[in-house]
Amino acid sequence: MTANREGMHNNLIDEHDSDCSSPEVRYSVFQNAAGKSGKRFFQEPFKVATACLTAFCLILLMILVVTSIHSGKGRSSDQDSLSSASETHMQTGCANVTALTEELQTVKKEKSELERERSQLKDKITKLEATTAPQTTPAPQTTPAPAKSPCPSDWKLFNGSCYYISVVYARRSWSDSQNYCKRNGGHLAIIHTPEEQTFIWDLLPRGHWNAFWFGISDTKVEDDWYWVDGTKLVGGFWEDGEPNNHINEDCGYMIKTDVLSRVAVKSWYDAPCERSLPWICEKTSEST
Ligand SMILES: *[C@@H]1O[C@H](CO)[C@@H](O)[C@H](O)[C@H]1NC(C)=O
Ligand SMILES: *[C@@H]1O[C@H](CO)[C@@H](O)[C@H](O)[C@H]1NC(C)=O
Ligand SMILES: [Ca+2]
Repeated sequence: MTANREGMHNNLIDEHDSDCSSPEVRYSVFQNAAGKSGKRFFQEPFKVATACLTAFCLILLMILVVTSIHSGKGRSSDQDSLSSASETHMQTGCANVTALTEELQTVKKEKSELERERSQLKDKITKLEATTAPQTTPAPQTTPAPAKSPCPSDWKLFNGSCYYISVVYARRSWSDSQNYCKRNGGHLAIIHTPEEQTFIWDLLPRGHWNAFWFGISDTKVEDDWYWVDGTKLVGGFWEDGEPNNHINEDCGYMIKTDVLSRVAVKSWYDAPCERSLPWICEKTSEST
């Protein structure tokens, strides 16, 4: 008996439900009520839905009334609880309609706000595109860092080597001069070609007897000249009659005097290694 009634109940609900939600009904109702405005086109279905749900609530209420009349004849605790349950269902259903309607209003508001934001953003994009369009040329290349100098500031570059000429009044023994050059990453100058000799000599200041140590000596065996890198001297740019080992002279120096007729390739002399003189250092240049 209970099952039967419930079936009927469901049929009723289904029938009305399908009536309300069937697209044909919805659209025809909407079209009659909507008029010509495009905006209303989207609002009308919600109104129709609200109307449908309200109608559904009223039908539920009627069923409830009918049910309570029926149960008046043979009231049981079972039927009591059933009717109160359906009452609750109906109430929540109606409450939901109100809640949904409110929610709908909120969503509509949000939608219009978002649409406004969207159009504002579109405007911004258009403006930005207008301002950036002329800048089609690529960003100027970052200027390369100035090439690192191959020599320290006091050193002069020639053919992959850096040369340092001490000031004239700086005085050291030959070995102390070599130590100075070593501490600065080099050695006393080793000179293989006339070009190299001339380049160095051109750097020297003229003077009465401006003498500068460079990297040659015959300390071990007399008149057996070696460079500071251990290689044996071949040729050289000695002054005529030099080296003469006049007073046990085992270290080489070059001069640049006031006499303009003197030349770079005839400027070498020998002198005692303990004599204090200016000096010439050489070291490999930084690769560029
Ligand atoms: C409708 O009400 C029921 C019962 O209170 C609830 O569980 C459900 O979430 C509600 N639905 C909506 C959309 O509010
Ligand atoms: C330049 O250096 C190279 C390698 O050390 C050497 O062979 C050449 O003779 C040098 N040239 C001059 C002009 O000194
Ligand atoms: Ca000597």
